[in-house]
Amino acid sequence: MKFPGIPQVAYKGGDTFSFQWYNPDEVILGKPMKEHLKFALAWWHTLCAEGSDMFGGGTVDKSFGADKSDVIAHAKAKVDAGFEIMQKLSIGYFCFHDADLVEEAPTLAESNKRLDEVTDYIKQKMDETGIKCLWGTCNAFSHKRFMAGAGTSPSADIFAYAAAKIKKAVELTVKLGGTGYVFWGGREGYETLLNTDVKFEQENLARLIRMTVEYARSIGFKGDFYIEPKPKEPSKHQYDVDVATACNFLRAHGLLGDVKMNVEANHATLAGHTFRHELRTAAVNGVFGSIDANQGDLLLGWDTDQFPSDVTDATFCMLEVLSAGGFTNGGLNFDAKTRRMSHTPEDIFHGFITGMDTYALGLRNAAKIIADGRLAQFTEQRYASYKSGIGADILSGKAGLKELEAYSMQKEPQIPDSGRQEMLEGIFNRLIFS
Ligand code: XLS
Ligand code: NI
Ligand code: NI
Repeated sequence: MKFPGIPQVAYKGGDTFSFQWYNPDEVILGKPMKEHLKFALAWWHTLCAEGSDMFGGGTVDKSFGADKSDVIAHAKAKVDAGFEIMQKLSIGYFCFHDADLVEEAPTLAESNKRLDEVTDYIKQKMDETGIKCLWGTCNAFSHKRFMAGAGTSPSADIFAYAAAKIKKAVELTVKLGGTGYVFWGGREGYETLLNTDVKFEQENLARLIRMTVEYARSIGFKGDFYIEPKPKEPSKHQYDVDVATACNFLRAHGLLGDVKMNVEANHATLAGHTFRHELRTAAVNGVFGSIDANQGDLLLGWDTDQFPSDVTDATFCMLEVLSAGGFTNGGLNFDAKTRRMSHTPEDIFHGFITGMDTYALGLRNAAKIIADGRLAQFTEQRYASYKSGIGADILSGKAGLKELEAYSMQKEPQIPDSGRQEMLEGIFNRLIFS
């Protein structure tokens, strides 16, 4: 045991080391909370991130009792710690990059051997505990070889190396039964047009994604592929700025239908959108897939990856998830880490407890809002003029510009009815805070 002093976290334990709102088996809108929420642990943050920033090194010890110079022993200690954390918190899923599982070796062949050994161990733990893999991905951004991108690198050798790494990451995802595969292209973008062929880079990125989809399907991957949009950091301009931009990229390269979105809350706000806007844009384009549940600090211009604690935002999110029909292959991955000053194992647990409770409240609130019905009814009523008369003629195609001109010659329009925003905000608050 890695955390002998830390107990199982229970629902309604009555103290801060318990869930106040997350009751995994409680049925809400016909489904247990754990099926609505599908929480996942992010291997990289929880088991690897030690709290370093631009101005200082780590503050948190993530050796988990192992000698870090023995890379396999350390990787297995992370597995032990991760499964203990997930079990104690009733978290059903995890997400990983290849590089999170075990330190890369000097050669690709040796790295792959290490990954085989560590994933054998993970698989054994999965069988023992019933914990599942939500999605896998490839780290094609940390090593200096990827300084100018992976799929968008000007070097064909780097493209080839990225493809080889992705091939392995896909194989590992399939081996662990993952239901998703994520593309997050931190360095798939550019710093200056003085040295960049944007069209060529984007075509190459699409080529790499196409190759991945084809290979993954050929080895039996049945899950979803996701692009994870982010506007910047580390690249200045990232090609997958936001959901709409990523959709256009997919459409332009014939990949719509093959790839959906993994929407991250902090990336949405970095792109100048609300999280909810990004979720809705994904839903209306038929690419709603999975979520990286975290939160940014709106006063900071970077991806702070905090555990979510904003209940209003989580409520909006769960409204979108429910109206999109809930998760199928996706879930809520806590792409989140404790603050640098929260450096004890207890803090990791507090991060998850607060994050899970925030989303549990979000779900409970969303269910109340749906049951109440007033917000949805108001929105529907707002478009009532399209149900009959000229509105119906516009929708059916019966009325074109000529008919609409004739109609308008006869009838000056009234200004639209009040949008009642403040009243609706009041209804929202009354529902969620009562
Ligand atoms: C970074 C991304 C990353 C992805 C997985 O900003 O959020 O963590 O989720 O590569
Ligand atoms: Ni993310
Ligand atoms: Ni992020």
